[in-house]
Amino acid sequence: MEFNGFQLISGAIDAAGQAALVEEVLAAANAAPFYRSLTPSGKPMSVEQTSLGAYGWTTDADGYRYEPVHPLTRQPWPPMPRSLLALWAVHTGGETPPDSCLVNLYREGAKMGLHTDSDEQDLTAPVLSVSLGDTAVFRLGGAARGDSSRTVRLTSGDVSVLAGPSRRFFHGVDRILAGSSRLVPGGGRINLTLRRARA
Ligand code: MD3
Ligand code: FE
Repeated sequence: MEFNGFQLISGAIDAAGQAALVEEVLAAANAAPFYRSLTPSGKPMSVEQTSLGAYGWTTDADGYRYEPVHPLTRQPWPPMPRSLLALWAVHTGGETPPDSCLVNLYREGAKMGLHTDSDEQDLTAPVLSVSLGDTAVFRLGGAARGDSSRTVRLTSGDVSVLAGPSRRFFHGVDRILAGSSRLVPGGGRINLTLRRARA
């Protein structure tokens, strides 16, 4: 489906490719462990996160931002996997490669409130997301918070590309359908969000 530059490629990654990505990301998470960020108002996010690539998105009392090191280990993030650079090249049609991959881990009950992605220097650069594991009920709104919204189910192996107007649209994850997949050890969903943090 396509909507204002939002493109959902259902089943873009086959079962073997999904398993390989989960394995690669979980191996990287040994060096850069998942953690729960605090929102600027001090509430822990329900989603656990880590990052790959030159920059990782994080938040605490100092606000939302990209950082070159993991906040707990103080080490650089693990490298961006080649497989993800290849996916980006295929689905964005040769845009400048991403310098950040945010890894969101949704265990049972985790969700993400309606927000825009606006911490990147160039908000015209596309965003690419990969869904792995349990199905997400994803919400896509419009440019203003009060605009009407629609829900889209994101299932394991789906790739979404956010370009054009949709790049600035409000979006969130209402809920995860727990137990809908057996891909992620321990259950849940992993979402990979590839972005260009620095112009
Ligand atoms: C629509 N993650 O990390 S990915 C995020 O499923 C985030 O974990 C969600 O929103 C998740 O910021 C959604 C799909 C996605 C990513 C970026 C977007 C949708 C987007 C940017 C603009 C509009
Ligand atoms: Fe987002």
